[in-house]
Amino acid sequence: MENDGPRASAHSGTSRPAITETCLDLLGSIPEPMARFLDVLRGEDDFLVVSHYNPDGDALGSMAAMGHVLRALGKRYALYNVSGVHQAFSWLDMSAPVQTALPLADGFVPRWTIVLDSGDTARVGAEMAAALRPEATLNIDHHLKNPLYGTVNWVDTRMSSVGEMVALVALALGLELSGPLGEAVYLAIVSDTGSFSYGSTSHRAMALGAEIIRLGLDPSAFTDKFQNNWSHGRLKLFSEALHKAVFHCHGKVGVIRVTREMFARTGTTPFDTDGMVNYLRRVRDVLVAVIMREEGDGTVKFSLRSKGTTNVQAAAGHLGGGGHRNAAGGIIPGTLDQTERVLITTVCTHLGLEVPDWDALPGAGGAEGAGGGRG
Ligand SMILES: [Mn+2]
Repeated sequence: MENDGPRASAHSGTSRPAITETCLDLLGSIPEPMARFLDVLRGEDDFLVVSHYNPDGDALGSMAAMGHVLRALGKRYALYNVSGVHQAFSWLDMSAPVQTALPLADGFVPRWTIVLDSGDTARVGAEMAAALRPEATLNIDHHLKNPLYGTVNWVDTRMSSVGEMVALVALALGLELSGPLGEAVYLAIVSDTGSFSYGSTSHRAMALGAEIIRLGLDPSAFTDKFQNNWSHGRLKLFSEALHKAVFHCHGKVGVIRVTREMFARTGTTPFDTDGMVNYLRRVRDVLVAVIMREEGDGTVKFSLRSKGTTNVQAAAGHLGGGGHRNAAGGIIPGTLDQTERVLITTVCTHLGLEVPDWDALPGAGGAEGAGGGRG
């Protein structure tokens, strides 16, 4: 590794074969909704790019990438996310300010709205959802059960991330995945594949990552920005929540709970629970890892993560949520104590596991949200 110059030059006398063809080959032929999306991008103007509230790396990365593509095409455009950009992503070059309210700044009136990574219109927030006109909405997504709310609906659940879809658009338009565009795509793919570790990690997702690195992205510097930036409060939140994890069904179902009080005491926000549940999944024998988060409005947000062929999608769906085989979630009204019973009972029932005897557990019938006797 010290000196690979001669070997490298042996392959790079002229330009190497462009991975553009490889990635588009991996797509097969360009699907009809992608072709229609490309037609609108080429022929029209005045775009608004929107992604789901509480945006993760795919929502922000795909939005940034879309912005860079529109900029490269010389289009007028604006970006909107009702939650704005969390400080942890302040390093990301979005290509334009991310607006959080309507009407848009400078009197900009979009003709087309590109909605990214949003499995239904509620995901963009009430104000934007009410403003969406189906005939002018371009729906680009990879979630199951997307209700196809646009005039173009390019929805493909085999895509690792919406960032991957925007990357294919960029390649089809002759753009290179370098600089801020490449970094935005890389963020989206890394986020939604768990750094190339989940089942969504496809040959094409890795090929795109390889292309972005070939064009100059430094993975180590990227990881320092993206992941190695925790606050002390976040570390305390993780340690407390994981310390108090409980296990049901002979260790097959693990549960962590995060309360409003824990956020307040550690100076953290719901954003800081991102990725927490994956640590529980790492425990041997755990088939399903559950995180429950007190939302402060009388509801509990839950996320389920499973290993291998254990499918948590149906259990989440039964509770009004959704997702994929190994990652699903939703929102249930009630306190943490009330919803834990409903949630774990539903999960165990769907997986054919023994339902816990709630009345025999320590802390049964405890005060709402107190969590007493659980640790
Ligand atoms: Mn996504």
